[in-house]
Amino acid sequence: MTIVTQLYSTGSILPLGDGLTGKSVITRLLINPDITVEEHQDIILNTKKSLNIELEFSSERISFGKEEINTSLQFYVFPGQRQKESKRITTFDEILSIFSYFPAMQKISVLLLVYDSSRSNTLKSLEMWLKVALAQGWIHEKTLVLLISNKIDLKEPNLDYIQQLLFGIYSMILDKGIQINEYQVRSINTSCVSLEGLKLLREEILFWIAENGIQGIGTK
Ligand SMILES: Nc1nc2c(ncn2[C@@H]2O[C@H](COP(=O)(O)OP(=O)(O)OP(=O)(O)O)[C@@H](O)[C@H]2O)c(=O)[nH]1
Ligand SMILES: [Mg+2]
Repeated sequence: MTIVTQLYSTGSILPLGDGLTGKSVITRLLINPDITVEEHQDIILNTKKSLNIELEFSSERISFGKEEINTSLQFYVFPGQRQKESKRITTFDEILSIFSYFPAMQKISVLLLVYDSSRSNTLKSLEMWLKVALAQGWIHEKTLVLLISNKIDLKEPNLDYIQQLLFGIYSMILDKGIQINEYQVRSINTSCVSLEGLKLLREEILFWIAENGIQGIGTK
């Protein structure tokens, strides 16, 4: 009997940002890279506003150097709402307290800071979202932080401003005593309508987790 060993790497991905910036749609497109035109339309038109955390999982075998790695991605999609809109809706603080019960949430592999490039107020909110992530202790030395300028089909982002913002994010993380490298804070422009940037985003996440996720060896 031949025993084949397999390398595994698992990581959690946390999209954060205001409501309606595209966090749920981006996640659904990332875990379904080979969808038909009809399925794409369905995701764009029928994704509902999130009222609580959404969990999505996917796995993929990728070649990494000379090795094959089974990479599994765990998405924890945070709703953008911060106010109690009705008694039935979970509040921001209640959601935060739920998060602390997930072991995978204690250290995030990839943080997606998502804003809508056609609404500048969603860009301003990112500082608040980053502060939440820092206060929760979700960012560590092996976290990749991706600033996502979404909806570029509606408006192109200002590249100079994005550069300044990346430096601001990097400085805020360093100020907390978390030793990350400058290259761990990057930006990607996406459109869930034209699908621009989605393949690149998916590859960045997969390869980061293959290299920096929680690793193990299994047999089959
Ligand atoms: N034009 C355009 N619309 C988009 C894009 N991405 C998402 N949308 C639309 O924006 C709306 C909000 O997308 P969601 O993914 O539900 O946003 P969200 O950030 O999850 O919002 P909450 O669940 O409220 O936090 C939907 O109607 C999407 O179809 C994009 O790249 N371009
Ligand atoms: Mg959502």
